[in-house]
Order: sequence, then C-alpha cells, then structure tokens
Amino acid sequence: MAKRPTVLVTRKLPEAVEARLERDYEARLNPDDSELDAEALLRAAEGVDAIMPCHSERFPAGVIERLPESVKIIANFSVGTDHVDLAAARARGIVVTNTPEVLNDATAEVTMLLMLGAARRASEGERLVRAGGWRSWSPAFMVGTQVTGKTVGIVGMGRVGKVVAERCRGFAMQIHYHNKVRLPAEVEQGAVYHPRLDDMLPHCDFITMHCPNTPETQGMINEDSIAKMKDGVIFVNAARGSIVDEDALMAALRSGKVKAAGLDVYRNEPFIDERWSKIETVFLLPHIGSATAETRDAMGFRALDNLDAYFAGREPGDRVA
Ligand code: 8YV
Repeated sequence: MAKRPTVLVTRKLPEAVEARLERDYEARLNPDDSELDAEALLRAAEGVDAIMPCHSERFPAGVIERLPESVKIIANFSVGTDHVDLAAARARGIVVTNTPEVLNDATAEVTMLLMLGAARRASEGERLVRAGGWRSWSPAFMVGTQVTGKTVGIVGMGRVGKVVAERCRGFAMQIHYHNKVRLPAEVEQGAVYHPRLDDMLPHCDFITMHCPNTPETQGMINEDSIAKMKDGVIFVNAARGSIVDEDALMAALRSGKVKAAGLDVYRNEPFIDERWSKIETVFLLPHIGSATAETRDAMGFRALDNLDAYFAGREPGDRVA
C-alpha cells in the first residue's frame, strides 16, 4: 500500500475533522492547541507533505523559503489568505488553497450582530446590567439608533457581502455597495453600485467592510474616507483589521463623527490596541465571525476536500496559488 501523506495540522480542529484527517492521512495533530511561532512551525513541518494552518500561523516569504522540500501544499483552514505570501509559495511550487463559501452565513450573522450591537448600545447595556449598575429607567435611557429602513454601504460585494445584503434586506435597509466590478442586475436586486468608495460614503447610515486584506485595501478606511462619511455613521468591520486606520477610527468615535462601531477584527490581533476598551461606543468581539460549530466543521471538510483532490492528482477546487 502506498504511504499515506503526512499532514501537519497546526491547531486543534473539530472532532469530526480530526477523525477524517486520521482516517485518511498520517495526521500530526495539535491536541493542546498550542500556538506555533515561525521556528516552531518550521520544526513541526519537518518531513510533512502538507500543512493545514489557520490564519494564526504566518507564512511570510522568509518562512516559505525555509519550509522543508517535502511540503507540497498549504491547505488553509480559512478563507482569508493574507497570512501566506502567495507569490513566495508560487515561486517554490507550493500549492495554496482556502475555504470559501462555507463561512458566508456565520460571518454575515456576526456582521448583523455587530451592526445591531453597535446601533442599540448592546455592549454598554450588558456592562451596566452585569455590573449591577442598572438602577432606573426612563424614556431617555440608553436610546440608540434604529437599524430598520436605514441605508447600508457594503464595501466588498463578494461572497460574504452578498449574504450581508440579503440579511440587511430583512431589515428593510437600502443597499449601496462598492466593489471592483458591478454585479448583474438580478444579483444587485436594486442595490446601488458605486465604482468609487468615496462616492458611496456620504449616502450611508451604516458602513460594513467585506473586502480582503490586500495592498490596495490596507488603510482604506482612514481620516480622509471617514471625513466623507455621514455625521453619526455606524461602522462595522468583520473582515480584517488592516483595512482600517485604527487611530483615525478612534478619533472619529471620540468626536462623535462615527456614532458607534462594531468590530470583530483588529490590527495586531489578538494583542489589540488597549485604547479600544476605553471607548464606550464600540462593540468589541474577538474575531469570531466564523466561529460556529457548523461552520468550523464545514471549513475543515472543505480544507480536506482540497487536500484529497491534490493527493489524488486532481486540481484542488479552492486553489489560490
Ligand atoms: C477564521 C477568518 O476563523 O477564514 C478566515 O479568513 O478570518 C476567520 O473567520 C480563521 O481565519 C480561521 O483560520
């Protein structure tokens, strides 16, 4: 019998995913879920045919160049691939895949949670009740912003953005979007397309980010773009922290230009800027966009489908390099 490929699995994955890994591969699992820095990752990769990492492991060019010759494929357990230098992987002939589609619903759910949480002051209210500080009620108490019927601007109308648009329609919101390309009318369903981000910003009561982290999108939300937003806009980000200039967003929250924000992602996470916790009007979540049991299983199975295809000599469905 041919030797089964060896797969380094960098983090603890769902039981069913690990069971399939152990059934079909020589799986090097990480039962303690310990985090691997670059050196530990390179040591662990010694002699493996494939790596199944999460976005928590980084593969800059320097790491890709030092990966053992045996590594043929990096089958990510993530849709985002900004933790992998794809050009460096291509240059070494290492195949890279991701897990699109399967986390659309979960990420859209968290987006709606952030939107509602920021608008309706959920974090402030929860803190007050939990701390035993709720002592009175009045019609002026904890008044927030209604979401229903408002205008939302979706930045990045890809897989997740489209599901967010559908959920926003459930709240009778008017949809505007900025995207590299305009969608066909049947997908747009009346959504207003803006080829330039700056042209969309003044129309929106809510702005929500759904674009990948690329050199073009890094820092795209900054002092200038915030100045073009409506006064009192509510800002949501469940995509990547690097697309936002955090100093500019904090300043806008402090001045009230941005009335509230809901964030699931940050620069330098999980070691986020501690100033975030001092701002009352921001609703903070710890990068849990895709963290549902159903989606975690689906991400693992999708990554495995890519590995299976590669080792069966077929083109993996989700090849990105
Ligand atoms: C995942 C994500 O939890 O898939 C992505 O790109 O941002 C997250 O939702 C994480 O990346 C898993 O590795």
